Order: sequence, then C-alpha cells, then structure tokens
Amino acid sequence: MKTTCPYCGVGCGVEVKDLNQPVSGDSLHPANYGRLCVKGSALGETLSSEGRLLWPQIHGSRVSLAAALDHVADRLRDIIAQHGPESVAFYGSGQLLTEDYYTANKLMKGFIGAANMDTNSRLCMASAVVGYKRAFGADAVPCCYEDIEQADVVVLVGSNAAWAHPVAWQRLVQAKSDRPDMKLVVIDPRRTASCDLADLHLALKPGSDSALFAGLLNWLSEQDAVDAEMLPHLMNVDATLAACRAWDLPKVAATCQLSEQEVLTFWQWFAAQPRVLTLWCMGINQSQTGSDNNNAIINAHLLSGKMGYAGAGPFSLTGQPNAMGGREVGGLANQLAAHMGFSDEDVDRVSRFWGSSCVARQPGLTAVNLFKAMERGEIKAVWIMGTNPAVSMPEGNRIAKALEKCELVVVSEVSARSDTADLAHVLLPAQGWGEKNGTVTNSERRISRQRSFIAPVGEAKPDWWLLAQVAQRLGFADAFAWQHPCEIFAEHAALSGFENAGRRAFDISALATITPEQYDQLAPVQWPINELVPGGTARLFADRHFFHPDGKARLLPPAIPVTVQTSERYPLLMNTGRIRDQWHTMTRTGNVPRLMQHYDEPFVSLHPHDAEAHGLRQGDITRVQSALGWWSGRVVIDTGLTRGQLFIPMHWTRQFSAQANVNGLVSALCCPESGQPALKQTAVRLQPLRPAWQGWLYLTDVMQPQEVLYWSRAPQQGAQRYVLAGQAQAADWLMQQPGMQALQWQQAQAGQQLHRLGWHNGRLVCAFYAGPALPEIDHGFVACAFADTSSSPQQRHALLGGRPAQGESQGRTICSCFGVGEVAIRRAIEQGCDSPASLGAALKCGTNCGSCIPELKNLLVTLRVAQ
Ligand SMILES: Nc1nc2c(c(=O)[nH]1)N[C@H]1C(S)=C(S)[C@@H](COP(=O)(O)OP(=O)(O)OC[C@H]3O[C@@H](n4cnc5c(=O)[nH]c(N)nc54)[C@H](O)[C@@H]3O)O[C@H]1N2
Ligand SMILES: Nc1nc2c(c(=O)[nH]1)N[C@H]1C(S)=C(S)[C@@H](COP(=O)(O)OP(=O)(O)OC[C@H]3O[C@@H](n4cnc5c(=O)[nH]c(N)nc54)[C@H](O)[C@@H]3O)O[C@H]1N2
Ligand code: SF4
Ligand SMILES: [Mo]
Repeated sequence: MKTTCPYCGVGCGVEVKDLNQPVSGDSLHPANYGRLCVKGSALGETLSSEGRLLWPQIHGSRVSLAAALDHVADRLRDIIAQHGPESVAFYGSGQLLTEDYYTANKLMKGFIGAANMDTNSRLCMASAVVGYKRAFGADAVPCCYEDIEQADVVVLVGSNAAWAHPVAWQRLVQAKSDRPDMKLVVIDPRRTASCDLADLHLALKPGSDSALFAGLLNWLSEQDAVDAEMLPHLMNVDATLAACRAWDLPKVAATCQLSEQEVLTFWQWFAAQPRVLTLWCMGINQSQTGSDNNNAIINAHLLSGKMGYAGAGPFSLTGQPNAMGGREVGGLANQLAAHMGFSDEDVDRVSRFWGSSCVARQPGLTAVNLFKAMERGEIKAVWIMGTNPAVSMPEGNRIAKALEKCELVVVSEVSARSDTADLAHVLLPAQGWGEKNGTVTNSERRISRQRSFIAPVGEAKPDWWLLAQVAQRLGFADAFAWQHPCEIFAEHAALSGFENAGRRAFDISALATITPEQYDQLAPVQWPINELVPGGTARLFADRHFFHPDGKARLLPPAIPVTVQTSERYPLLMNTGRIRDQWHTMTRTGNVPRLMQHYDEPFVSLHPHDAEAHGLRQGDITRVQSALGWWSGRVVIDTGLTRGQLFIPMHWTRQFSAQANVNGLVSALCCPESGQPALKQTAVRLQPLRPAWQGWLYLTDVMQPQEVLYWSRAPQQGAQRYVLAGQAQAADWLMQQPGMQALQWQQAQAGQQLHRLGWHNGRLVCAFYAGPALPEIDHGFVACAFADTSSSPQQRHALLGGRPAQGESQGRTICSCFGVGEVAIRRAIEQGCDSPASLGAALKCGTNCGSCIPELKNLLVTLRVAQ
C-alpha cells in the first residue's frame, strides 16, 4: 500500500508492504524517490494501540459516540444561541488531512457563521502566506524540490533542514556531491547540522535577516544585477530601492554582526549565478518582522529575476505534512476558502457555492488573539483538533488557564494523554496515520494520498466524520452529507475552480469530477491542475504573470530588524526549535524508544563560556528562567552557539518531564501583519540546580513523580525509565511515591549510593539507583530485566548492582524470545553474519516469533554502512 509520511512538509511517499516489516520509501514518489528519514522509517513502530485514545469521553468518563456527538452539538447550539456565533472557535492543524480541514472550515465559516477557525499554521506558516500574497497576489510557492538538484547556489535561511526536512536535505547532499561546484550558504545564528556542508555560514545576529536581504537588494541594483526583462512586471521598485539605499555593506555587516567579507561573499554568489534557490523556514517566519523577512527574500528573487525556471526561486519550506493543504482550504482565520478572502465578492461566491446565507463576512481571531479572547471569557467553546496548544503556543501557562476558563473544550485526539487533552471536557477519538484516508499537500504544492491500511483502534473516527456528524446535528445535514472523503475532495476541487477564470492561483478543478476509484489511484500531483494543465504544474510564474489585478508582482520596503533586548536580569537570548528524531510535542515519536536515543532528556545547549560563567558543566541540571516562568533540563555544551545565546528544543511536555515546556518562557509577541508569534527570541537567565541526589527509576507503568527537583521520562522496551534529581534523602523520596509502600523490596546500600528493586507478586515492577551523582548503570541490561520474566537469584543480584554479573553488557535486547542483545548481534555481524538467517543460525535470534527481524535488518544495514 502506498501512502504519505505524516510528519514533515517534505511529504515523502511511503510504502507499507507487510506490517511486520519496517516501512520503506516509495521509489516512485517525486518528493523522495524512495528515501526516508529516521522518523519516517520508524513509522511502523508508532502503530501500536498503546497510549491511543480509544473511546469518547465526557469529563473523563467513557460515553457512546452518539452521546458524545450529541453533547458537543447541544452545547455548541446553546452557547451560540446565548452568546452568538463569535463565541465559539475551532483550532485546527497542518496535521489534519485536507478533507478534515475543509470540513472544519466549511462548518465554522460557512454555517456557524463566524470565522474563528484558526490553526497551528499560525505559529508556522502565517508569515510566509502574507509574504507570498503581498508579493505575488496569491499564496503560491513558485518552486519544486527538483530545483534543489538544479540550483548552482542554495541559500538556507533560518532552516535546519538536515534535521527538520531530512529528505529534502539528502537531495541537496546528493546534488552537492554530484556537482561539487554547487554552493551552499546557511544563514542561522547557530552552527547547526545543516552547516556541515555549507561553503559559507553566516552566524548573523538573531532577527537581522531583513537587513541582510535589504542590503542584497540595494547591492543588486548598484551592481546592475537587476533583470531588465522582469522590471515591467514589478511594482514598487523605486520606492523599495530608495528604502534599501541606507543598507550599504558597512551598515549591514554591523547590524548583522558579520564581517563585511562574509556579507559580500554571499551577495556576490547570489548575483553571480542565475540558478539561485533560497529555502527558508522558522528562523524567518517566527519573528516580529516575519512577514517583512519573507518579502525581503522574495524581493531579491523578483528584482534579479531569479525565479520561474529550474533551479531558482524563493522557496518557503512548509513544516507540517499538510500545512499547504490548510492554506488551500482557507484554514487560517483571515482566509475564507480556496484562496478567497472576505471581500463582498468572495463571500457572495462562497455563499452561493455552499448554499448558505450565513457565511462569515469578516476575519476571525488568529491563534494568539483567540486564546486571549478565551482568557477574557469571550470564547466560550473551542474544538481543538490535531494540535497541542497547551505546549506549542507561546505563554503556555496562560493557554492552560484560558482552557480551564472555557465552558466547553472539545479535543479530537489520537493520544489518550496530552497536555491539552488533559484539559478537555470532551475527548473524541480520531483516526491516526494508517487508519485515516485522504490527501495532504507538501511544500512544493504536491497533493498526495494518505491511505488507510489498518483497522482503526477502538471507536476512532476520521476527523471529518466527527465534524460532519456534529454539523448534521446542528441542522446542516444537506451540506455535510458526505459518505466518503473522496466526495469532500471533489467538492473542494470544484470550489477551487468555481468562477475562478485564472484569478486564483489555487485551482485543482480538473479533479472536481474525481471518482472513488480515481481517488484511490491518485498519483502525487502539483497544483494548479485544471483544464489548461491537467497533469499539474511544477513551477509557477514562468510567464511573469502574477495574481495582483494588474498582473504585476510587488516589492516591499524592508523592516527595521528587531532583536529582543536582554537585560541585566535576563542577560541571555534563548532560541527554540527542533531536534532530528522528535516530532513536536512527542505524542507519537516520544513513545518509540529508538527515537529517544538521539536525545533522551530536555536539554539546553550552552556556549562553553556561558556555561563556565554559571559554573555549569556538560550533563549538569539547570533552570532557565524568563520573565514568564521557568524551565528545567540538562546542560549540553555547544560550541556552535554564539556567546550569550542558548537553544532549547520545543518538544518536551508535562507527559515527559517536570517543567520542560519551553513555551512557558516565551512571550506572545507577534508579527503584526501575520499574527505569527516570535518564538525564536526570549531573554532569559540561568539558575543552576544543585540536587542532593540524582538517580534512575525504572517502572513498569507511567507515573507523575512528585516532590522532586527534576525528572524526565524516556520509554524503554518493556519499562519506563525516569531520570531524577532531588533534595533530602533519596530513600525517603522513593517511599513517598504512589504505590511504593505496597512493594517487596530488595536493597543494596554503600555510603550514599542506594540501589533498590521493588517486586509485586514475584514480578519486578521497580528498579531504583540513586547517589550524590547520577549512578552509572547498564541501561540495556536493566531494561532487559523488565522484558524478561524468568530471572535467577544471580540475575537478581546483578540487577541490584545495575550491571551484568560477569563479562560485558549485552546491550539492548533485540530478540526478546531468546534474550539476544545488541552486543552479541554486532559481534556476529562483524564476524561475517550477513543476513537475519545467518544471525538466527548463530544466535537463534529471530527464529521464533520473528518480530525482531526488521531490527536485525536495520543493524545489518547500519553496520555494513559503518564498516
Ligand atoms: N525532526 C523534526 N522535523 C520537523 C519538525 C519536528 O518537530 N521535528 N517539525 C516540522 C515543522 S511543523 C516545521 S515548521 C519545520 C521547522 O523547521 P526549521 O525551521 O528548520 O526548524 P527550527 O529548529 O524550528 O528552526 C530553524 C532554525 O532557525 C534558526 N533561527 C533562529 N532565529 C533565527 C534568526 O533570527 N534568523 C535566522 N536566519 N535563523 C534563525 C534556529 O537557530 C534554527 O536552527 O520542521 C518540520 N520538521
Ligand atoms: N517555542 C516554540 N514553539 C513552537 C515552535 C517553535 O519552533 N518554538 N514551532 C511551532 C510550529 S512551527 C508548530 S507547527 C507547532 C506544532 O505544535 P502542535 O501542533 O501543538 O504539536 P503536535 O505535537 O504536532 O500536536 C498534534 C496533536 O494532534 C494529535 N494528532 C496526531 N494525528 C492526529 C489526527 O490525525 N487527528 C487528530 N485529531 N489528532 C491528531 C497528536 O497526538 C498531538 O497531540 O508548534 C509551534 N510551537
Ligand atoms: S523527511 Fe519528512 S516526510 Fe520524509 S520521511 Fe522524514 S519526516 Fe517523513
Ligand atoms: Mo510548523
């Protein structure tokens, strides 16, 4: 079965042949041609029903689906009747399928009649949408992934593609190795994994990108690097150039805190080649000048004419699998539908198409304002789907308070627990990847199918179905009568072409008559897809015709760069972002032990001097505090940072650590044009923690450790592992935790070092190792003891010591049936075993249930690559 990866906006094609085998890349999908990154290849490991939300719940109690849907519809109807349609809101996600998104948008804007439908794309793509619309008159990304292979100069701005868009990155790596003359410029205050391959890394001052690109525009015009043939297609050229004139080389270098030579080299490389591709992401969008940053980049491509052909253009990378699909349906509160806004003409057109007389006439509340209105009591009901705002929104603590204040909080989720789901009144079980069926659109406008290939767990339903059921109960049965996602897709396609006549970039009208069979067969295709271009379109604007009424593109004057001011109290500047193996708030990737191996705890990267100045060393625990709150995690020394700046990943939540949601620290300052929060800059200070003891706690079940300075959880095969830091006595702390009194204990104590095993009915349920410093134990060995129920007294004794009795550690258990560890398997491979069968013959691994064969294959591949 062919489907699409549900993680990043690269939108890789995935092939699932056998549920017992790892998934593989679809060799025919144009986004990845068979490649997958580590998250994509671990997709099979996320399919378990463990941790899934199986049934609807109201106030924590299981109810029938019908009762839950009735309740949601009744409460919405009452609240709307009492307080008007503006008192309810939907908060969606770029992780919904297009069909889900279309349904939510149609219900809120078309039939409830308010435009309070916003999405987590506000935190992600809103500035890019404004940038493209202002420049081109349409939210239309001109480029495609093939341009990565065709470019002579690739500029990566505010993007750590090596970790966040790994397959697009692999294409770049391949292209650069095929054509070593190709140049890569990385513009990022940090030296990231994406800098490994860079010919030039500009570690500019955070927030100063618009100066760098304003200077580039000025320099292009001074150097006569302007495209004379493009000029007749541009507006605002003189005014923009006049506004850029002040940005000469010395001023740009000083503002960006770069050397003049560095800046000039970038400008020269940009000017020298026709095939220049600029790729950008959150370092540009999540800024108080996010929209202007986008236009500063687009300006340079417009004036130099470097776009509309292979290998060139301004290419904003989308983050989520369906961020682009959300933009198509109008999922942002300031859009109506299908690239239409709130002009009288658009409202009238959409009203006629939907057959509704109450279509919203003005934009609704954008995410930050929506939650502020909730805090003020103005939003009384919210339905959150496919996103975890209690973690991902700035001023995270206020979001939780706002939700606590809201009369009705409905959350459709795949996970039973999330920081947001924990605050819901009504939980609706949504189908997840592998169960749901529909379409997504990636960064390059390519629509691909996500297909269902497993039965849904419990009573999980597609998001569109849950929405349509509520719509029907609200009295809109005719408009939400679909039986299959294909019907929704066809309607969406028809709306895109409705009275379009070439005025709206988003046009997939050629798919408006799609049949269920064709929908099932739909091959990945890039929009526009209409009568003129039925096979789709790789690149836009080759004809230099844009979507403003006069057909011309616009240049925009540059923004004055904004960097958050540090102070004596908060002297450091905090940056936030992603790590390679986790996805957002970890509801899926956090449960895959393999994906926890890269980083298994919340951490703060510090410049060595900043660490030293605070008496912190690698591996210490520290608090980070801003004016809004504090965070705690482990110190990682990173020489790639500029002094005075630190970096914290966005991923950890209450489900995984004590106080590790970085958004508890981040303020909700936004770009005024896009409403996108500036999540990359916060003034903070460090407060090292000096715990009395530190330790490891292995448990069979998840718990919420109490009264401890710091904890963090990392799931292992068969156990949950907590790392802890506390005050007072470790032994006292342990016995105060829920359920501990009831266990039978085995103990070993040497000085301040305490090791304990807790048994219940002869079964190991707890292992605890604590000391003044973090005890060194053999994690593979301890985790294995939880998976293996047959233990001898000698083994128990060794387990109490935290390492195997004699000889070496056996590493992670790979084959549970025969207890074969990674170390033995590695040795056998080194000694010549070259297939699961030969490993099985030598060690017996994989010869019983066979479920470790994929893992054996992975080891064979990785070791062979490494050799
Ligand atoms: N592994 C993984 N991949 C993902 C995701 C994930 O959660 N995990 N999420 C997906 C999503 S939704 C998104 S939006 C993308 C995000 O993808 P990226 O934007 O590439 O990822 P981030 O780590 O958020 O930020 C990128 C870089 O911006 C830099 N930066 C900070 N401030 C500035 C600045 O002022 N100027 C410049 N030029 N750079 C700056 C940061 O140092 C960081 O390296 O990733 C997608 N892919
Ligand atoms: N400080 C800081 N904050 C950030 C960012 C940053 O760089 N720094 N980046 C921002 C960006 S770009 C983004 S995109 C956001 C992402 O932030 P969120 O969208 O809040 O993060 P996710 O963990 O992806 O949340 C998705 C939720 O939907 C659930 N889910 C998964 N599949 C489905 C489904 O099919 N249906 C339903 N109903 N639910 C599903 C998951 O279990 C999960 O709880 O974070 C933003 N916040
Ligand atoms: S690059 Fe993105 S879409 Fe491709 S496999 Fe990795 S996470 Fe999935
Ligand atoms: Mo995102």
